[in-house]
Amino acid sequence: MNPSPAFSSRTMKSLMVGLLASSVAHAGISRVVLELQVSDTSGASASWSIDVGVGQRDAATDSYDWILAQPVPIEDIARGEVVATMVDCSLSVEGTNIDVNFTLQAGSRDTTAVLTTGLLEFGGVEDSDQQLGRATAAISVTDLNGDSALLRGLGTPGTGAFRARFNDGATRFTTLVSQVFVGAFSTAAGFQNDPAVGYRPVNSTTVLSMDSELAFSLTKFDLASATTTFDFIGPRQFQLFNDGDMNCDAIFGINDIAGFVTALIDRDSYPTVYPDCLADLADVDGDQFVSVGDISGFVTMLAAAAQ
Ligand SMILES: [Ca+2]
Ligand SMILES: [Ca+2]
Ligand SMILES: [Ca+2]
Repeated sequence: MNPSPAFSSRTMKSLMVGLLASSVAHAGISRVVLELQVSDTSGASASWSIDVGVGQRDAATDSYDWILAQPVPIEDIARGEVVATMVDCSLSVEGTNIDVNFTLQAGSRDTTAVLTTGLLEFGGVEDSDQQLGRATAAISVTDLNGDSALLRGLGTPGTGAFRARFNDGATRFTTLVSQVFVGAFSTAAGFQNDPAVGYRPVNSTTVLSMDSELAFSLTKFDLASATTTFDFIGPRQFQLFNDGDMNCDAIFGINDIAGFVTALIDRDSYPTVYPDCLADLADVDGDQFVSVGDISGFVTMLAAAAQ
């Protein structure tokens, strides 16, 4: 994994001079892959987000995973108040499938939480009658303070706490699990699928993007846990991340050389310079390491892109 000390970005750039960029169509994920906003009945509020660069990409399956290493207090800094605690959380994206799981504990007041995934953007899928979707949500609630517990979807009564969405949140594919109630020191779960079995047509116009959102109120001190999937399939296949696209602008070419070099010789600084992209995209030979062994493949790709 360690780069050769003789290798420098200047050497690399001189190798690449004169090669031209070309366009590669693909899907993409937005820089912020998870965002949580919480507030409570006293008016305290806080937010928390995860950038794409901290997760892991598996080149073989074009999938992306991030998992929370340890519980995180979501704190209103100005008030010095922990509004909620994210106990565990994970995000997995494979193709056009988004899985989000989390466990959140409310603070000392009734709490409202909105957890949104990043957008998977497709650049326009128009034949929507051929697009199929599926969503599932299992949401459990545990009373920890002996006075019962209630989780309820935000918005119009009956709206599910889990929302599977298209087009920057503007179109809902479905909402699932509107309410879960449980008595003292107990746990209960709500579970819903849409459709009951298999997939159903999306019935939307042009599909530009998908995401999922969990938006709910939760009684103080209590615990909510969710396992969710939103899956969208159609005649087109999408590439989420592209080998060698080191600045994640969906174009492969000479503008990716600097990022490739940074990933290779100064990996620790890569997320700072390219917060919306992944150093692992420099693993163009797919051996799970970014190393000097990737240089020849990267150069070959640049030459091909310049044709
Ligand atoms: Ca309670
Ligand atoms: Ca690029
Ligand atoms: Ca490699």
